[in-house]
Amino acid sequence: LPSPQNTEVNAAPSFDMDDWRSGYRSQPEEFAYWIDDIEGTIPAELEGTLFRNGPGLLDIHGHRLKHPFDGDGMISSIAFKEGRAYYRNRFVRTEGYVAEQAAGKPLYRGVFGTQKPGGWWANLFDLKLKNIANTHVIYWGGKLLALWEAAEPHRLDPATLATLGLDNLDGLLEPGDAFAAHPKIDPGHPEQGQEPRLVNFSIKTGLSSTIRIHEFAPSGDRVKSYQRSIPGFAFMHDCMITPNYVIFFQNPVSFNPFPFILGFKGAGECVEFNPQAKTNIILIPRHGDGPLKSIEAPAGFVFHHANAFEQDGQVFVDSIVYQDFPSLDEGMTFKDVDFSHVPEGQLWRFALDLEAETSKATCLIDRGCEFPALHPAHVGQTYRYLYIGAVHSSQGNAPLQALLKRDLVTGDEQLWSEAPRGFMGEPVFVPRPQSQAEDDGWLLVLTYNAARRCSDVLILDARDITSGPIARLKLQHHVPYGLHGSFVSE
Ligand code: 3ON
Ligand code: FE
Repeated sequence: LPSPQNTEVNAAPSFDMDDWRSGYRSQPEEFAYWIDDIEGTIPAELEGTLFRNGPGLLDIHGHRLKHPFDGDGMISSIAFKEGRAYYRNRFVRTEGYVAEQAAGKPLYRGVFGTQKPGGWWANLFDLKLKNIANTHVIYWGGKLLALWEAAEPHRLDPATLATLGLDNLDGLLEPGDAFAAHPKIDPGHPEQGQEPRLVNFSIKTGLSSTIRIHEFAPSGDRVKSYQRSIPGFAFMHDCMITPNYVIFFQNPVSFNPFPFILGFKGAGECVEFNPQAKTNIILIPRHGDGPLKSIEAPAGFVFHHANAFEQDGQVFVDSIVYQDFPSLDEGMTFKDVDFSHVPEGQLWRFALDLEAETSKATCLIDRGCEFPALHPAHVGQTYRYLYIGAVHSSQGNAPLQALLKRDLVTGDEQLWSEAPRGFMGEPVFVPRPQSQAEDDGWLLVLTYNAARRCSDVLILDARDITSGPIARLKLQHHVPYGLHGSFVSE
């Protein structure tokens, strides 16, 4: 049960706008040090490295970005060994980062509306994309890869975070090809000799959209690729897997490229949500060359999926749904955002009947939430525990300040809040070695502590998050609010 300090509803705002904004200052510096300011104890059994990605710069030599998703990717690593932790961060040396840092000014437009200085004339017909490598960081087949969904991955040295260059995945990707930022790792069944697989996709969109899927063995070798086409435009940030399907949400959005081409708007600002239309849930078979299934669901905008599984002939998908595509008003930058005027994400469960081709949607968490996590052995499988960043109050929209654990069987919830001055990031669940219970492990999360104007790394016992972190590692600086990351135990 939530502790009393966490249950206030409709009280004063749980945060201060200047506090929140201060977590979006650029962090141009690169650090490497043993973390020595620690409250509590790092579990000795916790061994491995947490890698995080997100925008490190919110301005380019004083030119402010319009949106944080346009910020250059900066990787943090926190390596845990024998009860100690080592912090390091480095920018991904993308072509654009290197060129702009040398030029001392923006040379590219951003997908989310950041423009080159000089007005529309200076942006007219400039359709090149800056691969900012800022969305996710994964380790697979011996490679550490920084991902951005509209271009190729960058390979990094896991020990130093030095950029080794663009990685075409052993010739799979042509220059400029996309590789989405949300691969899913199918845990397989190691006890039955069925090894894990990494499943990821790329999408080519226009009047119709082609989704290309790749599956990779733990060695990094590609096992297979397959593709299917669907009518209409598609903006798909994430996917979900089950043993038999790769699942996508074709959100009811259209794309009018002209303001982008003419230099007025970023490509992402040309995405328009149509609440009268339906979402199409697309299921692409992972085995054989059967047709895809497309099942309608109510309109909503989904960036992230929590999980999916097959049970009793049905497929269930748990996703974070927004009632509109989040966008900024004309002339606004993200720092002016009025949280009460943008929709919050809520967790919905979609039950899909593949025979009848129908869906039923149920809201599971109506508190604003984003950045789901679960035990990695349950990806694509039935699961009981979901962990997710959440807003402090049970109603309304606000920045993420809390961590929520939901028991999907009983409906019980636990909450830990860092409000009023702390802000939550994406949790990562790390199973305790040799553990049996699904929630026997730790939640690792990088938070921002506005009181110190610095970031903290929290370690929580996932079985009981209500008593707060078992260790709080206080960084010597801040890391701007980030996106996604992975824990690597080898
Ligand atoms: O036609 C396409 C339209 C489009 C939007 C062309 C395209 C492929 C270039 C394109 C590009 C999409 C890209 C590059 C998307 C990148 C997304 C990104 C970096 C992050 C998305 C984050 C989503 C969420 C929900 C983050 C939430 C954050 C918090 C709650 C807290 O900070
Ligand atoms: Fe994402």
